[in-house]
Amino acid sequence: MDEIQIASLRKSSELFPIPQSVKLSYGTAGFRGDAKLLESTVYRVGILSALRSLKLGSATVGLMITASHNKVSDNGIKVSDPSGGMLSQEWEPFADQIANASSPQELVSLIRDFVVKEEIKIGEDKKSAEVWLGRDTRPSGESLLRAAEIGVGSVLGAVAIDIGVLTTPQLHWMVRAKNKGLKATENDYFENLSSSFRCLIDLIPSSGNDKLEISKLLVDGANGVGGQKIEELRGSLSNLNLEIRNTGRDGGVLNEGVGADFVQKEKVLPLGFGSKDVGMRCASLDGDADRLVYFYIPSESSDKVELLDGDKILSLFALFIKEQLNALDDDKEGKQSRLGVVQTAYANGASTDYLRQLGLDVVFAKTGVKHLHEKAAEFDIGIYFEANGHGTILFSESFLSWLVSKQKDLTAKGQGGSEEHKAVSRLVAVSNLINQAVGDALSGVLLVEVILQHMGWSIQKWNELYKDLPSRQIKVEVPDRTAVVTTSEETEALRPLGIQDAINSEINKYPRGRAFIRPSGTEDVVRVYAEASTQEAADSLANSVAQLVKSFLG
Ligand code: 16G
Ligand code: ZN
Repeated sequence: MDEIQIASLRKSSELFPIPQSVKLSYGTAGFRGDAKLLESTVYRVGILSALRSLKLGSATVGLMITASHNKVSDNGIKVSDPSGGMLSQEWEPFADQIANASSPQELVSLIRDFVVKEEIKIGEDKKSAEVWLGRDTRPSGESLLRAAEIGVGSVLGAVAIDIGVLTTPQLHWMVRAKNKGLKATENDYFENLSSSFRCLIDLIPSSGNDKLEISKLLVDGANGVGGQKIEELRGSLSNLNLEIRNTGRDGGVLNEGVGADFVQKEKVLPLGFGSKDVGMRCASLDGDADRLVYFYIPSESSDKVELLDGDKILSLFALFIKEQLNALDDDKEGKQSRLGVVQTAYANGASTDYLRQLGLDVVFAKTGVKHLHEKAAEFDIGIYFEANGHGTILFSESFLSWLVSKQKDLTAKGQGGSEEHKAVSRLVAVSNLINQAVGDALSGVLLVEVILQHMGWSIQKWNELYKDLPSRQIKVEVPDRTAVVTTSEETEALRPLGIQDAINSEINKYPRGRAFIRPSGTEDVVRVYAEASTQEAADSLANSVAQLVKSFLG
């Protein structure tokens, strides 16, 4: 790093003094906190993103300003790697260090050391860096975006491009497309969704009930960016009857009593929904539209909903994909394509049983999308979902090109209308529709809707795939949550010593009992999860485990 570069960093960092008493961690999915305290963090992550781009041969990096399902006064920032996936975990410690540097001197010296260690060449061969910036609808987004621009711009030769208000998955999709040399504007994103959706609709088997009316889907947009974007998308979709509520235009507050996180955690109706909607198919997006859950209202007399969470969406997707794979001759000949599903310890036990019963390979990953994504990428087709509604379907490059050439072969052999050709075409269309970069509520809605039409199912019928075991989650505040260390799948606690044995003996008291503890990656608490054959038993198991946490860590 030469003197000009050092001076440039020093000068810009003077503009963003770090507030006293904040201790920031990149955590499970980027920095988050009160928006008023985040300018210096966002500025610094701007610098990091520019360095990341330089490190990877000037590939475009994405930077998203959002705090997802958190309250509107919060904000946050996360980085998309050029692949469209999350920032490489190898860079997270550097993110933590610079976010917490207490002075411009310390910041510059950390950057200088890192640049040397990573052999990043700044300005030397005039190679530039490029960072695309997106933000959700939070009022603090615009000024934070300016801070990010200054951060990016303080690295010599780096360019920041503001691509406006977007959902998180849109930004990831665009970054991925850009680096693959594909069309990468927001319009291209919409165009891709609507054309692959159309393609899947056209491939629905006609079974005599073609005139079946398409029932309406009610969408809860969490008063955020997702509601607005799905409204934009609606214009280019046929065969889908959407009514969008909670778009944020009618005075509702982002994530307040609305959205996927609220509905999934509370299992009650979001605002804007009521007894007139009994039995209707409803979907809820979160604040940045990377999570999706479905629900319906079973009866007028209560505000409880019947929830179809990430596990149910995963099961529906798995069933559909498996059906298509079964129609491939190659599979019948024993050339099994490897379909795998990835869940976390939070997946309802009934969903795991159901998936295994389908004959699927089910593996477990640590909580947090980056961990599930990594495991899903090991399969030809890997489907991952967290119970909270974040997930997608990944197709390996080699399997996808095999599918595409198979599709061509069959057409050339005059078997364009065969069942096998249709199945191959459906799989190719799914790979285009479903976001390959990260979980995406918009593409998720479209895939759920087309599969339900394909199956001829109502939401109630879909819900009957299996019945969730009753479960309970509790947060426990402890002096030091890092005292809890778990196995890589988070199903068992290795520390504090002895706690797992104690948990096991509680579990053994309940039929179908299961419980685990883990330190939260986003809050200063230890989380307890329990499930059992009745709600009473699940509550009681969760409470006893919470007591154990208190007595071991209190
Ligand atoms: C973040 C993660 C989410 C995970 C949650 C767990 C992403 C994009 N988001 O919101 O997947 O379920 O953290 O929170 O990875 P916890 O560690 O506090 O339980
Ligand atoms: Zn989100």
